[in-house]
Amino acid sequence: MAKAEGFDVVGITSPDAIQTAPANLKAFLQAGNHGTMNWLAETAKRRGNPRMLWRKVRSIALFGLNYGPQGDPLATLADQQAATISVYARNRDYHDVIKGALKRIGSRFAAQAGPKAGAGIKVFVDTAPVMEKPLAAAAGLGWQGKHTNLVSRQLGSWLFLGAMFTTADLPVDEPETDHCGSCRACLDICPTDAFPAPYQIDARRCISYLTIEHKGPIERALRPLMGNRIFGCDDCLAVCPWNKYAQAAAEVKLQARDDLMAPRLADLARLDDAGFRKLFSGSPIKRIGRNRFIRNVLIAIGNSAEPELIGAIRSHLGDPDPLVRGAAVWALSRLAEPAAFGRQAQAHAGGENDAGVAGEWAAGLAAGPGEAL
Ligand code: B12
Ligand code: SF4
Ligand code: SF4
Repeated sequence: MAKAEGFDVVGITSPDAIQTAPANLKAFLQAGNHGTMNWLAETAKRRGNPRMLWRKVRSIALFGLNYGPQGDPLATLADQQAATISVYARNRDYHDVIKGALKRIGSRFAAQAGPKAGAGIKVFVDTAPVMEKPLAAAAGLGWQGKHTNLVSRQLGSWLFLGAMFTTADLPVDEPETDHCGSCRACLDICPTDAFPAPYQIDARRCISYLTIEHKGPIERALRPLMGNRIFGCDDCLAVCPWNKYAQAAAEVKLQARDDLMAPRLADLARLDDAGFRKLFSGSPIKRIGRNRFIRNVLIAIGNSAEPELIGAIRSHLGDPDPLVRGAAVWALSRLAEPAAFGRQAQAHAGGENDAGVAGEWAAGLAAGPGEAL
């Protein structure tokens, strides 16, 4: 049933299988590693214990869908005029793809089990308070690697997860064991040093968090480390040696759109709200909205070392949103000659009424060319 709906792997576990997860989640939250993702803290009790989310649950089926890239997912990192969009966001929103498939499986399962068996079901993908990775490891789909994501011996790192809770008693699968060994490739490649220890992440430093979840200005010290990654990051996933078993996604909706493989930064910087919505209709990128997206593009432009991209920055110096204006000032400070930056500061900084943006002008004036952090 799961294969017919496009899933690559499925396993069953018990709601009591993730005994250490609540304490680990608590340690993660106490360290502040969730940043501004308050929803993780607010739902911690239910998240750590599936029975608190649904009292009647007796078994949990975990589903994995392969979204493997066709070529090297990190190839565009060296292209300074282009943006890198993480593999998962190069086409349709996986939430929609998986949720639809899970609902169809759930209805068929409930119908087959019959009302007498009392097989109630609920399906979850990503956004519900469910710890999908520990549950998937318990169901034998893979193990949580040192980068904290689930790695599969059959498919490597490129696996979306979804869960079906049911009131039916199902035979459980064996959990998968850890196959990281002495490898630490994912820890060493992380551009922002986001792993305080193996198997632990500080989301506040993760480029995926910074570009997707974080709503305000990005910490100045982290901006230069982001390179041209404008939505998500795949570095720690891509270097995993278990990807030698990875296959390209079979699901057409998850295969990269040509225009999102290496979009030009100058083109992206030109997008107004309508253009943004049109380009990213049906894409997970649409969720962050035009202004946060332009913030990310401007940071990538600031990291490009390409003075010819200055033209793509200028119009944003007067953007109504301080988030965009501040990022534009920073990008300009990285690319413009000091005299040219000084002229722009004279034209704009005096009339600036946002303290954060005024601070960006001041920091740009204080730093030498290309030194702005
Ligand atoms: C919040 C979140 C994020 C946050 C935080 C990431 C994280 N590792 O938690 C951010 C925005 C950074 C993020 C990024 C990404 N995400 Co995300 N994310 C989630 C989400 C919604 C919740 C994860 C969660 O519960 N985190 C809380 C921590 C505590 O849980 P944990 O990671 O399982 O932690 C375990 C261990 O690390 C350890 N641990 C953690 N902290 C500590 C502290 C101590 C002291 C100890 C001892 C242990 C310990 O114990 C925990 C339990 O086993 C899930 C969907 C879901 N509902 O599960 C998707 C999910 C994990 N994300 C996913 C993806 C694809 C990504 C990205 C690859 C996207 C991208 N390309 O940019 C990156 C990968 C970054 C990375 N290395 O993790 C997929 C992963 C699929 C897979 N194969 O594992 C998921 C499952 C979504 C899905 N349905 O497919 N994500
Ligand atoms: S996704 Fe990127 S920034 Fe985040 S932990 Fe992995 S390598 Fe580091
Ligand atoms: S890169 Fe190495 S350490 Fe990281 S998850 Fe893969 S096998 Fe484990």
